[in-house]
Amino acid sequence: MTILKSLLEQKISEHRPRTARLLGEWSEVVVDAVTIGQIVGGARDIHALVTDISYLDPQEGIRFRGKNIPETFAALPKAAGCEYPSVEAFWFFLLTGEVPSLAQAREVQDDLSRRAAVPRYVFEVLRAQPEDTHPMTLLSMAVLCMQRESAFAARHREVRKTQYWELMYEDCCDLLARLPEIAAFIYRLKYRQGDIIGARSDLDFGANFAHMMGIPRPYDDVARMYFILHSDHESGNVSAHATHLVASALSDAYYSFSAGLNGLAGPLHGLANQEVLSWILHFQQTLGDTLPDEDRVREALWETLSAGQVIPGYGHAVLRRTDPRYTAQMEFCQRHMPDDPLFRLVNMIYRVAPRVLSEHGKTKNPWPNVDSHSGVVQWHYGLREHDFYTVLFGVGRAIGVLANIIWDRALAYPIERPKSVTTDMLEAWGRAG
Ligand code: FAM
Repeated sequence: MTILKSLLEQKISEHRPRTARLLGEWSEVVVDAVTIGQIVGGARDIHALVTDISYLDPQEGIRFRGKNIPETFAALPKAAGCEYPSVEAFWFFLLTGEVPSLAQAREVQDDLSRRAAVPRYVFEVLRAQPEDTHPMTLLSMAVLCMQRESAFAARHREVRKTQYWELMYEDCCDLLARLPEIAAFIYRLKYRQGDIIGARSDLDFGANFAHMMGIPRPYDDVARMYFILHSDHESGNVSAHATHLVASALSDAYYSFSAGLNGLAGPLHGLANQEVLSWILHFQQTLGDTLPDEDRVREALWETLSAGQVIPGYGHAVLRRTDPRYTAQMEFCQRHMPDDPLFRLVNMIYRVAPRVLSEHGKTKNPWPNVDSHSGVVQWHYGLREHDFYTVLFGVGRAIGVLANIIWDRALAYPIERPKSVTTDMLEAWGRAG
């Protein structure tokens, strides 16, 4: 057994009594009240989910296992010559809450490498799709068609409930290990005339992805940073919640993550990174090469808002400040590409948009989210086909949601089933005050 799996087993057995106590001793304690506005308004802010893998504070942003983004990057080990920790080190950290040594991260890398071979039929399924199929559709199909490989689906009836997590762990590791090759294959199939670059077993997740994409250094570090930043944002966002919900029916990791990806493909969620880039490029085309002044940016923002559209990459359902995932990417750009014209334009928009959105007066959060910066970094390194950007988000998101469904099975969370009410009932409660 790997160190990761045995440590995870230990963490799970230490954690189980806590869940048992919550259910046994404190089950009836009230922690939240629900308003009609929340019921009709997308369940916003209702405290109804539990995860220890990440927590999103509205002011401070995301913490992974208690560490904010700079702390996470600082704490995790980095291989020689790398600016960012490996995805493998981060996977260990998300699953166990413990910072691995470089050697432990390397063991995870070797384990994922052994699992990484993508079945041939996946490539055949992808090649068989019409040329204009969206890359997110391809990614979701690739994940779904591997469902036949699921150890959980095949064997969970043979084991006790307390062992479900082990089968889920096997599936999640297999699935995660295969995603870089699947994503790079989709990219090169669609945008590089099918000129596929084979995987290398000696590289970590991020470096192997960069290699298969055909993009030189420092894109390996861009990939590590990008995947870690996009991994998890607690459990209520659409992709995490969809994955968790589907897994709660004891659907396996392939069914569950494919569902999560389908949610991520929505323009209000993960597709926003694609939309941001289209919007900025359109903006740049109308303005020409020179950096516009604040007045011109303000005017363009109002044009978008007056046309009844949202400013993509701004606003958030939970956050009420600049997304630290935005800041982390901005800092990367300041170090590596300070003079990039798109980066300078994004900075200029950042100076103006929060004020414009505040004057507009609708959004509860006028600050940028992760998506308003991520495309600019990709664009700089030559990845300019922006309808691919959500696939990158999907690969990163896998790390968080798969860690979560392993823990879901470890703690035996039941099938999720919130209660619906009718409009008549809400009106009656409304009239009664
Ligand atoms: N531009 C213009 N209007 C906006 C806006 C924006 N960026 N963000 C929110 N609003 C509007 C929103 O459409 C709503 O208007 P109506 O009352 O007319 O429906 C109003 O402000 C109140 O919305 P809210 O309560 O502040 O936000 P929600 O929690 O309903 O929605 C978002 C959150 C993210 C869907 C929303 O801010 C948005 O559409 N942003 C642009 C798209 C985007 O960047 N999505 C990516 C989010 C990201 F973090 C991710 O999931 N990857």
